[in-house]
Amino acid sequence: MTLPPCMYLEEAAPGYPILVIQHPTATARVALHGAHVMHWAPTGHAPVLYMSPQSIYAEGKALRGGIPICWPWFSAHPTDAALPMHGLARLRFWQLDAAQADDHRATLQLSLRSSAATRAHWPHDFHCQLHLSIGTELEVALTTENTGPAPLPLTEALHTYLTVGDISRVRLTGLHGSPYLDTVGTPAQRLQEGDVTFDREVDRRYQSTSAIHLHDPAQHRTLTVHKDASATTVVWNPWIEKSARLPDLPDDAWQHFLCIEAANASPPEPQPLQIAPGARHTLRTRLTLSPG
Ligand code: TA6
Repeated sequence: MTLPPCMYLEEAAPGYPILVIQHPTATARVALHGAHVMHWAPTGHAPVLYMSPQSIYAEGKALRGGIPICWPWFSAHPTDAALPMHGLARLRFWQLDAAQADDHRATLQLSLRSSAATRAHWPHDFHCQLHLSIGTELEVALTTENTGPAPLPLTEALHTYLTVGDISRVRLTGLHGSPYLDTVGTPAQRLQEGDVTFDREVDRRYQSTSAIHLHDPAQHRTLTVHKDASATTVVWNPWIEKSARLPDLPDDAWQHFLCIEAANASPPEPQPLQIAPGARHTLRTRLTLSPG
């Protein structure tokens, strides 16, 4: 495939290609492994996505940071604990199908199809596509097509790691009044009162379709996470102890990132979507920046 002049391929490790995008409106990096957006920075702005410097670039290992694709299940597999957390899509190489650019943005299309290897973990036939639009905004669209004869049960998340200047000064608006499953300690159903602030580990699955505004005074900006066809918003910060327990994350990383995930993993237990044979479903998230 011929890449547009603003793109080139490099390797993060032998046999581990990364697509580098240097467009006038933004820079980005996308690993073909997991179709994993690792970096996005609109021109003139600090990086928007957090990427751990301790990430492991190896097939079958999920990168820590950027936008992991949690698919076709979110969190633990519903019936087989031996299967990997957050599904199989982020653990294998995707195919790059298209790469274009114009004056306003660069666009990429990647795909993953079912195979004997995927069927060994998940007995369904599928065609998964990821469409990226990279410019002054970042849009990520994950389309699931059920190419098999039976309904396809699906929970999913675009598990976006966002950089923050200082988590203790961050405030989220847009979730007031939303019910959520608090999964820190004994899972409990709660209701969000007012803004979300952070002074401990937070791991919550909100039943919400709204856009979320991340107010980050230390970086003098507000980031908005828009979403479409997403019934759940997952908010996660590991805080001090869990950061120290994750080997691919620096101990102090908890201060400088927050995950806000467009998902379909509605509590109390993730109720899977059922994609009919031949049907398609697209989960979207779009990130936009504004000053202050
Ligand atoms: O999205 C929140 C969450 O489910 C947390 O519970 C935590 O496990 C996080 O995802 C990261 O999961 P990972 O498998 O990428 O370490």
